[in-house]
Amino acid sequence: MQQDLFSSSTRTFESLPLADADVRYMSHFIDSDAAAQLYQKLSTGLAWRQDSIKLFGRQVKIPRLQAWYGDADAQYSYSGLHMTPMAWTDDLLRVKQDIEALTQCQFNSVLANWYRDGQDSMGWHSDNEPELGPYPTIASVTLGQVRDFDFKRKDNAQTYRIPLQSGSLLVMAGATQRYWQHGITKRTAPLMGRINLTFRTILASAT
Ligand SMILES: O=C(O)CCC(=O)C(=O)O
Ligand SMILES: [Mn+2]
Repeated sequence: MQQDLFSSSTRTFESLPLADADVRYMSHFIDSDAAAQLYQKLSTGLAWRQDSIKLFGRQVKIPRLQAWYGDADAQYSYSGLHMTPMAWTDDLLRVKQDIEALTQCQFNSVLANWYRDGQDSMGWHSDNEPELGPYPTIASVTLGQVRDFDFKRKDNAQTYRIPLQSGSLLVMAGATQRYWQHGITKRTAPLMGRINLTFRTILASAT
């Protein structure tokens, strides 16, 4: 295991000014060289696939690649797509353990998203699937291209935008998913690729 992959001097969280939410941002979770290296490794090393979801009765390809890793019992579904996790890779496990030490939260799965260019995106949503529980903590790492991460309040017109830097960590907790949606908008400018890792805890199913 490499000792020097993660910087420690600048690893502080700032709270983002969103009411009825708990969102914390660390711009230098991983230093920029290590983030670029990890981007390269994950882009070739993860089992990426382009899934389709059902939208208004039609199967539509989602505008990004995804891969789902985690503990064997961390079953997850969204938009009619059922995902069985692949076994943790060393890199993903190392990032998970580092985030767990920083946040004092445990995670049992990660959804990896690969935005290949500016045309790849993620629509407005909340991470509010029942298997995440009512107040989920979601820890999100950005590697590669900076992309704008947008928040939109559900019950009024408030919005908030933060450009997520390569090597950054964004943690959404508390009531964030209840009051806010988030998304990554498409861009027409030519953009490089971005890999995002969203660590989650899937609760054991009640059945
Ligand atoms: O790419 C991102 O930063 C967001 C990903 C996301 O919201 C999700 O996977 O639910
Ligand atoms: Mn999300």
